[in-house]
Amino acid sequence: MKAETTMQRTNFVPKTLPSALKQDLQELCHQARGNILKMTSLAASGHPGGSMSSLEIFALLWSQANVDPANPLMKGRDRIVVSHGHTSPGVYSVLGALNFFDIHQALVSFRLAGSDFEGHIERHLPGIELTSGNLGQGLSAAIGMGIADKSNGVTNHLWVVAGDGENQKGQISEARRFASKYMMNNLTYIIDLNHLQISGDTVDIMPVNLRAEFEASNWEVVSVDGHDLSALYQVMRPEGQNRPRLILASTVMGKGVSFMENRAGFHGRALKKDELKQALIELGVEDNMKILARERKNYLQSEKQSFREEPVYNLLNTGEAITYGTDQTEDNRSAWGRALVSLADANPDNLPLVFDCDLSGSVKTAGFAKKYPGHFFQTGIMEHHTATMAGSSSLADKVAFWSDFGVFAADETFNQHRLNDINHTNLKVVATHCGLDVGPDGKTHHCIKYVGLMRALPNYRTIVPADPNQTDRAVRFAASNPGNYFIAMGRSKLQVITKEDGTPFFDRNYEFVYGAADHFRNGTDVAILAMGPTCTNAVQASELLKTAGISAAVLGVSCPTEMSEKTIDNLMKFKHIFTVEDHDTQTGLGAGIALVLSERGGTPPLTRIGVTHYGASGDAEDLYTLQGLQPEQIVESVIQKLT
Ligand SMILES: Cc1ncc(C[n+]2csc(CCOP(=O)(O)OP(=O)(O)O)c2C)c(N)n1
Repeated sequence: MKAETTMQRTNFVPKTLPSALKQDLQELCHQARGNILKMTSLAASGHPGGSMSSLEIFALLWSQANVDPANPLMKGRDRIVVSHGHTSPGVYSVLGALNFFDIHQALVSFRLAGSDFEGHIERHLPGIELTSGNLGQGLSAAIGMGIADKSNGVTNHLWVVAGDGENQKGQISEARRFASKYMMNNLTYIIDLNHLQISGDTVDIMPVNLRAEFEASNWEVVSVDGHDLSALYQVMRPEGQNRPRLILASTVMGKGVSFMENRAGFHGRALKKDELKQALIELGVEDNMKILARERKNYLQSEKQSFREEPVYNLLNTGEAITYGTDQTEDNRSAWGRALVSLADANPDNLPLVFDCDLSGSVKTAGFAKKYPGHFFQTGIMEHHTATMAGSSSLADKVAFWSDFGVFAADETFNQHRLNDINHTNLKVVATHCGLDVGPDGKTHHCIKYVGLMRALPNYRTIVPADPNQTDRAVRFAASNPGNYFIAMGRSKLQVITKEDGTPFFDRNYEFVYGAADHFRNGTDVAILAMGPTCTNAVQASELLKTAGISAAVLGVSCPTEMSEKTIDNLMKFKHIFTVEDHDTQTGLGAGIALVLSERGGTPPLTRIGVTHYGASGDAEDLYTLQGLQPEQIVESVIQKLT
């Protein structure tokens, strides 16, 4: 096989696949089939079947699209996203053959603890845009990257490869509609139509009429033999493409080895020793398994290639903060909406992307939508697609905001956030309508678990601002700092929190510091730790407690998943600690504090005041009363515990 440096890269310009190139690609695929089998057999696990059926597609893409093995992060490159990440042996074999990295490393360390060559493809490897494996998210991810690239003035092509069984997944329908609405004529979606999945034939498991579904969404649909390099090349050529294109590439699972072909069992099973021997003879590929097995044994001690660093994130200038006076009551979501427009105004050459799921009036992104319509994406009730798309757009040099009600922004889309978390995206989720504070919409709309959900994702930071002033600063902080943020807020208008002298606590000089607690009131007997809208109630409770002769400190905890050591140290001096939250006490602020305190041993006792059962439909104030969150009820709890 020729080395990649001598293989022609056409960018799909010639009308037909040049014959010399075809020969090179055939040889590449031939060797790659052997490597897929060796890799999986050495690991005694993995997915050879789909790897072998997708192989010609992979080979054409990475050899002919506008990507560069010598500069895998090249600006303006095409985006190649493999959605069925379990075909990693196929992906690694092609990328290795094209010199994106040393194939030898993949061969000897596939699926070995400590290796970069994991069982499902990983975005830190050169040539790979997205870590995937949770089926159904790749199309959304490529669309997100494409939106960001276009917004940055890049003209490129988006290529996505997926399995056919995978297309049973609903999120793909959401992505399909989005691509159609936004007329993405630089998008090609290739389905490896091998008709098999884990449990057998796709038509028996869950039939999907792919052609009809995509045509109904106004996609161009073409069918092709997915192992015929010339035919594939021709339908992949983007020239003249005026809408998103689906390529139904008919393939054979386990292609190339007679006893593997069309057998679902080889979807996810490696060949045994004697099967492998036979397969390598049939393929006419060198059998060097003994040497590879020896090297695999020594892999952890061997010298390794180092791969891609953390992504470089786009950040916004913070702009001019807005301070709300004590004469105003305002809802945090309006403060967020205003901060967003102000941030955009301050970054005219680097506007953020904003995504909405049919709630812009309520989540207050309508102002941005009106002023910056080209950067606002109305995605309808397609939250799964939106969570992935928004996350991935932030991998392509953009700051992305997705604003939605808490139950949709957190609970509905947890797995999409998990994949964002794994991919180290730079997404800012602004979740309005959190807590019982939502009121009459009732329990289906009360988002009361978000702290616990987001705490489970190590690359998401959660912020729950206490009032409109802190909301303004928190939004600017998230926009100007790398990584994923989940900013949660309620629905009601709030009093501006004040200092003892009656001036705004978060005044003009206030700067948001992630993880810092806000000392609203000093006290010596007990500490009340509050989060979000309950901060005001906690402050009022401390005033009432004074008359009962109890000195209560009040701390606002805007970052419930991160608390500084200093703050914890300070808590040790109190007789009793109370947490107050419009959130489930099992998974929220109180639960988090209980954990950190218990690690100290011998701490003051803790009482968690918060949501203990699903709320009902009613006025937010009444719902607070039903769960003991009113200032007078906090006072009662404190007195009861101290006597
Ligand atoms: C969301 C999700 N559900 C289930 C799985 C487990 N799973 C991995 S591969 C697979 C079958 C995929 O079939 P297909 O897309 O046809 O791939 P092929 O069998 O051709 O490799 C399943 C169910 C998963 N990875 N993600």
